[in-house]
Amino acid sequence: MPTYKLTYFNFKGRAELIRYIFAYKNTEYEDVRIEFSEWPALKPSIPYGQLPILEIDGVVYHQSIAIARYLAKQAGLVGKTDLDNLRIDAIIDSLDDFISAFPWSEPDEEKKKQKQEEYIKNGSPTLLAALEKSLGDKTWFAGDYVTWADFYWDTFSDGLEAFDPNFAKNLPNLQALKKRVQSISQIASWLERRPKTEH
Ligand SMILES: N[C@@H](CCC(=O)N[C@@H](CS)C(=O)NCC(=O)O)C(=O)O
Repeated sequence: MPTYKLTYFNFKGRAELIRYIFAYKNTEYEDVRIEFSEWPALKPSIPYGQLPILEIDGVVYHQSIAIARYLAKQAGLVGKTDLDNLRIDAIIDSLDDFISAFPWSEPDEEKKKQKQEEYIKNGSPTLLAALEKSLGDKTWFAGDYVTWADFYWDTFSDGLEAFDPNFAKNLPNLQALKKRVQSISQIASWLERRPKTEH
């Protein structure tokens, strides 16, 4: 069994999908959460200068989605066919495109809030309608089995709910999917015991 050390900030963000996959498999790992005040000193030592990183047996890997895909493969959370993986990966990329373009940094707090609200208001309807259609009345995005795309939907929408409490609330299939993910016993247990953070 390899040793795993995940390093990120003390919030859910881009590490939470990885934490879900570890939780699902009951995999032991070190969940290192650094403070923002520690980051300037640490950043130059981090390959590519961003978090999260995952150390596997002491070797550093970066990019949250690449890491999550690797772990999902090991956990049996990827598609059963190449075509299923094409659909799953496309959903992951659609969510990730949206989050990558989110206006996180803006020095003026008032302007930032306004930009974030506008981004969600203007950008999310097309994405959410497409996701609701992709899911349809299936149990999971892949059909009859759970994958990491379902996990990412849950962590992604949780993250955006912190900015807009009504995010995706009027989409019944997507809301039901969140409930299904959160009811998986290992995920329910993680939600119970994870550190409480605003984001
Ligand atoms: N595509 C990268 C994005 C990583 C990223 O944007 N990390 C942010 C936190 S979510 C970060 O390290 N920010 C601090 C910095 O860039 O100095 C991934 O998914 O891992």
